Amino acid sequence: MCDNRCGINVFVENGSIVEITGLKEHKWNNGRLCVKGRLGVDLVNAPDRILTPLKRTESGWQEIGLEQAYDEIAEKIKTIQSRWGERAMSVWKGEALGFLTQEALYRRFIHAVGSPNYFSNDSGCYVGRWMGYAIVTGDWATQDFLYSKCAIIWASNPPYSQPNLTQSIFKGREKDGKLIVIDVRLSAIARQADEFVQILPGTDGALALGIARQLIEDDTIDHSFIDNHSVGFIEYSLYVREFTPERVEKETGVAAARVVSLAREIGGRRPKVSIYAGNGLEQHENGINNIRAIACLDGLLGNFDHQGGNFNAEKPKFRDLTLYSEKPLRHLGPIGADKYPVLYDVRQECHTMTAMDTLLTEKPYPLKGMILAGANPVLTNPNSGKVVKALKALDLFVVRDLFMTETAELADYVLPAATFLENSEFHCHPIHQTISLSKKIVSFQGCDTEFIFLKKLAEKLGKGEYFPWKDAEELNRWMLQGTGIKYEEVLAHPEGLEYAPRRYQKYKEEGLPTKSRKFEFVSEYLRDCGYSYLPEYIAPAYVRSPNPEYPFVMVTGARKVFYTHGRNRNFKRCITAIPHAEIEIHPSDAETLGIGTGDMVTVTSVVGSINIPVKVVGNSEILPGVTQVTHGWRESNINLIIPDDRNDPVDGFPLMKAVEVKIEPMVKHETENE
Ligand SMILES: Nc1nc2c(c(=O)[nH]1)N[C@H]1C(S)=C(S)[C@@H](COP(=O)(O)OP(=O)(O)OC[C@H]3O[C@@H](n4cnc5c(=O)[nH]c(N)nc54)[C@H](O)[C@@H]3O)O[C@H]1N2
Ligand SMILES: Nc1nc2c(c(=O)[nH]1)N[C@H]1C(S)=C(S)[C@@H](COP(=O)(O)OP(=O)(O)OC[C@H]3O[C@@H](n4cnc5c(=O)[nH]c(N)nc54)[C@H](O)[C@@H]3O)O[C@H]1N2
Ligand SMILES: [Mo]
Repeated sequence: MCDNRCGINVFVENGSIVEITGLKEHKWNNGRLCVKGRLGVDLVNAPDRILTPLKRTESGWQEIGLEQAYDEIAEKIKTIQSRWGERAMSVWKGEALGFLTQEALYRRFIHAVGSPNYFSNDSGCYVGRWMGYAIVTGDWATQDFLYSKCAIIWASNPPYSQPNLTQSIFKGREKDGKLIVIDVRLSAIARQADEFVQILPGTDGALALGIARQLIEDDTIDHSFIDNHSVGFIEYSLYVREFTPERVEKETGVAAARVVSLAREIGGRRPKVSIYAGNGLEQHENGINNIRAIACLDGLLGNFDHQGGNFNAEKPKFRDLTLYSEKPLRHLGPIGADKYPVLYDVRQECHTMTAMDTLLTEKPYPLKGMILAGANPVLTNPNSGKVVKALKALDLFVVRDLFMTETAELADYVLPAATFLENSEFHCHPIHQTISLSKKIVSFQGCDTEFIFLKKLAEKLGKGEYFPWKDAEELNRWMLQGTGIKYEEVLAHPEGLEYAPRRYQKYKEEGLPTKSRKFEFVSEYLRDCGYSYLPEYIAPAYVRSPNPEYPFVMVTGARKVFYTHGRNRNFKRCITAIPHAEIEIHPSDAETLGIGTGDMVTVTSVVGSINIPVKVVGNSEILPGVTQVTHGWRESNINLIIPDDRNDPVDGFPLMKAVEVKIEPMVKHETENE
């Protein structure tokens, strides 16, 4: 249900799940479990769960049998593909589906039916950080917080987003470790920090370059690593010279003296420095380069692939379920690959925002069918108004979900899905280099797993040979072939089976997994693709060219404990605790606007307006002029006013974390009674 994949105990009474607790023996969560995990009970047993396929008819939703639904969908796919070509079909995998097997199965399915058009939530999540790090180091490093002397949490709030990561951060700190948090807001983790650095949204690259400049000037850098294992240090060190403490203060709002002391604190604790880059760094127009600038610090500090630093975890060598090597379809023009070639070339991701334009314009070619599973883009993708129009333009729109979501309401067919407790699949913890296998605990008649759904549909489309496994167990056994790990052995270790012992400084023998086999302070690859080869800093638009009409800068999406994006609003215990969206505003701004907590305001961007209740936060919680709104609400859907056409040029991510807005007290229309 979540990429943290905590070990859990599931208690069953009379065939029903009654409680979920944390598995004590599991190395990642050590018996702990967050609210979301416990809410698995509410999820599986939800009274409003869809258990029968629904078909849109002129007189509303009609319940139909599963077999009939699959037959009709298969026929419609055939019609679409024979009329418009195979690439007119697409799939969209959301955040609720697993990233190991389920993602690979959707990629496999769409290639099996001849289309390269695989979309996912990763057009706005994770890939930005992965790519930023991968360009520099070949992979996104894992943090060795347990042994770290300096944990830096940069634009992330683990107590809310990954509670069990917080455990290892605090354990590491017990042994003379420091916790530094760099965030726009005084978040839950910032409150616990030794140092909280409050920064202006989207300016993190300037701070990273300024820290680098100071580290070099103080000569607290690892010369041996730089000389033997990196490329581009000279060009990079020349570039960072521009980022004097004074310049950094101007760009970021962080005092010049603080930049220096921060660099000294970090430099003094190297190489045991672990940096975690959060979602707050992505979703900016210069996000990739800001993340690259942060990743470059690893090359200076010598913490790269070092105990107590950041290390490239080894991955289990599962057999590849995707068909990218067997059946590459790059030549068919995956949607978005022309605009964002790096996104496609390094991650094989098509671009969801471009897909919305394609649906509305049929350019560069018609996209007519989509199967969407475990996602709710009407609440989670930018420019939701356009998302609704675009999804309505599909000839065939199939949604697999547990509930009638805002997105499912637009579908031609809504198919009941199986939850994570109704499926058996592998889970991997790179930090401990362990895998485990979850067990199918319950099942509901008519709720197929994603695997069984895709298998049955592929068979009906004459592509059954791509899904030869009769059930999840056969599939899981197949994936393990070649790893040297026995299925039974994984089963015997629910706490996680180590697939490879932790090794540090692997680059000394093997090189780094980058193109040059070295740590890349500059990227020839990006230069060849037409981008800056330096981790170039470009100030966000609200700083570069402020628009007086939109004087506030809005950050969105800070996680809340009870909710995952648009999920859980149908659970009583959540909605009672946090009943509605809110916009966080600094007290001085509230005073100027003449508003207080609970008042309604209208928030407007160039895209549109929404109405939303106010929460006036404490003086130090947010900077004046900065505001925050968490997404995922049907009423006050913030993505209605987020632009979808202001994207990072490298990874295509939308600008969601530095949007210019104006805020006004809501005008009450007395006559409004429709
Ligand atoms: N403004 C703004 N927008 C954002 C963000 C932000 O920070 N700001 N963050 C973005 C990020 S990082 C992400 S990852 C995306 C996530 O966006 P989405 O991928 O749309 O994810 P969710 O909204 O969590 O939707 C998951 C859906 O899956 C359903 N579901 C739950 N369990 C299952 C299951 O087992 N099987 C199936 N088939 N369905 C299931 C749920 O009912 C829900 O409708 O949102 C993005 N949107
Ligand atoms: N409860 C819960 N947990 C979740 C999720 C959820 O929806 N709910 N979603 C899951 C998903 S898909 C993801 S991607 C992860 C995300 O997990 P995290 O990366 O931890 O994301 P957040 O908790 O939103 O924390 C992001 C922080 O970045 C700050 N921030 C925003 N913009 C900037 C900026 O420009 N610079 C700096 N320095 N800080 C900035 C925000 O104030 C916020 O405190 O969480 C996962 N876990
Ligand atoms: Mo995400």
